[in-house]
Amino acid sequence: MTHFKIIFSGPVGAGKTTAIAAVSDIPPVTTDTEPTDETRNLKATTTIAMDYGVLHLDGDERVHLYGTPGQDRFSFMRPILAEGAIGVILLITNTRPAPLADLNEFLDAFHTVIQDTSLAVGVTGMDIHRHPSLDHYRQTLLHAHVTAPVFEVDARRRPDIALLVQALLLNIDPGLDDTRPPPTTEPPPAHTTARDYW
Ligand SMILES: Nc1nc2c(ncn2[C@@H]2O[C@H](COP(=O)(O)OP(=O)(O)O)[C@@H](O)[C@H]2O)c(=O)[nH]1
Ligand SMILES: [Mg+2]
Repeated sequence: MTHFKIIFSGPVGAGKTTAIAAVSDIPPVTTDTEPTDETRNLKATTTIAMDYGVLHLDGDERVHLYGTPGQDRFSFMRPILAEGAIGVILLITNTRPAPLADLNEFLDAFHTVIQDTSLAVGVTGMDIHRHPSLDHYRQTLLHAHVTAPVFEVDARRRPDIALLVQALLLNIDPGLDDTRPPPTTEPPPAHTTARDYW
């Protein structure tokens, strides 16, 4: 059995807990509790340590999904959770005041992990705020010299989150895509360009 570990991160309210619950094939583990700090006014519950779920892929592949806490004071948890991960999914929500600043903040926070592994970005809350557009997100990534696929997702919808996970996996290992043509004698590129999914 092959096991992969993926990290979900992003600001409070972006949909990390919801996304992991939506896509997990096991009852998700969450440590959501009543917030006592500044997030109290934002949500009824918030993640203090982490979320965990497992996605079963075809064959015997298992993707272990870990959600990081959003608040700054738990930032020390991020490298701990990222240990051994093959990639990061950043969820950014258009319902917060400065979503592109949020994206930059999390690109910074996961700089090393993103450099060493792979990234996919999911934008939630676009049903509420269309702005910034996906193009704005792509420009921001370009500016930060980061290559990553960007999708509009609703964290409550399993197919949306499954797509995001698949995009991340394809970005890491082109061989995981069964629909691609048979391999040629050319060695595959170290990284497929994420633009393929844009
Ligand atoms: N309208 C809307 N609500 C969403 C979307 N994605 C997630 N939510 C909601 O946003 C809220 C915050 O999600 P949560 O998973 O707790 O965020 P977390 O802090 O990142 O774990 C929940 O009530 C979700 O149902 C979306 O695309 N549109
Ligand atoms: Mg949460």
